[in-house]
Amino acid sequence: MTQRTLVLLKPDAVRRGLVGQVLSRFEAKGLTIVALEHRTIDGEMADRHYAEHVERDFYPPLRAFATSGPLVALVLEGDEAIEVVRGLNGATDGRKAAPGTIRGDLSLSNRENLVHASDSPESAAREIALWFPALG
Ligand code: FUP
Repeated sequence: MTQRTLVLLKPDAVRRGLVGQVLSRFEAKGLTIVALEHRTIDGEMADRHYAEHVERDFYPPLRAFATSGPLVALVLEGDEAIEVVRGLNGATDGRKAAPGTIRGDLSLSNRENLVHASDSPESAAREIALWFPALG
């Protein structure tokens, strides 16, 4: 089934000059970019995006990281896009993510792990509406 998913190329991806490389992987897989924006978010937007994590111990440094510089937000579309993109991204912790995945090949961190992708159809709907209201 064709799905849409919300993806972030986090501030580490922009700082490290990996935006093109990561986007290329999604495009090479056959996914379609249906929206894309370069943007710097404030703490309030980080709290909305990470609503399920705001009470966690790891959230304050995550919030600081998410707001530390520009990121690239996009919506990808394709067959089973939500699960497919999660697979391309790899496990959350870049040190444990499998080689061949974006995090496994390019990240050595549990926080600065380059990418975010929606984890369910419900999250995708919520996150797409949050980041791209015109698509929501
Ligand atoms: P994921 O869905 O793979 O992005 O991972 P989670 O939703 O579990 O976590 C969201 C973000 O919180 C991760 F991308 C990185 C950050 N995080 C930490 O900084 N420390 C942790 O222990 C777990 C997650």
